[in-house]
Amino acid sequence: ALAVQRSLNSQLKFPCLDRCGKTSQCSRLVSYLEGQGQSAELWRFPDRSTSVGQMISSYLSNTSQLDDHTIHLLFSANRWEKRSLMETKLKTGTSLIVDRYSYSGVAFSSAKGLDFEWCKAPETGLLDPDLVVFLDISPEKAAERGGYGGERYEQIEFQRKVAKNYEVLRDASWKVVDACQPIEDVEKQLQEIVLDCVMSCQKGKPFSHLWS
Ligand code: NYM
Repeated sequence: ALAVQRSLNSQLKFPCLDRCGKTSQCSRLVSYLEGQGQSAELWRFPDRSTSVGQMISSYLSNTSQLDDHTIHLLFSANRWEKRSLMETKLKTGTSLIVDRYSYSGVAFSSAKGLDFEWCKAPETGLLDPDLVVFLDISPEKAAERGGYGGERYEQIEFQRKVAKNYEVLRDASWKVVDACQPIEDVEKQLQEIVLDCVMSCQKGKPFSHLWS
């Protein structure tokens, strides 16, 4: 059945280190796509609006403590609870710009020492993005940016480990954009890459699933 499902539109994922500028770039991208006459939505993981998302949010702000495995599974559950809506949106022709996804789940949790394959397992079967864009920034440069250090994980040593894990996850299909360029240059490059993907997905493309 999956082979006949068509992804009418595209979902594009941004896994990155903290403070790389992805959140503002993602929202600029949505405006850009809308300006091009496309239906597009900005999604973000964790989605802090659900009850699972609220547990994640209080963990990230250090208001609550959770076992590493438990929080990993909550991040994953937070994606699973949005999976069918994601599929519906795509089938009805809306492109989804997703600020973080399973790649962040694996990169961050395994940086704590959890087994890499164990971290990947609960993500199996979620929708595979049509495009993954990595906004590349060194942990050192990211740390120089404002607001760093407010939430759990925003420490340079930890981010170095996360960066290494993204390298392991990264394959040839990922588009890598240098996040240290001026914001407008990053924006321009993203627009080109993303519009290209949205156009090619409109021709109709079957859904695929992680980890393919
Ligand atoms: N994060 C995010 C995880 O540890 N696992 C996940 O599955 C996801 C989606 O949450 N430090 C971490 C990465 C970030 C933090 O993300 C919150 P953001 O993009 O800063 O709101």
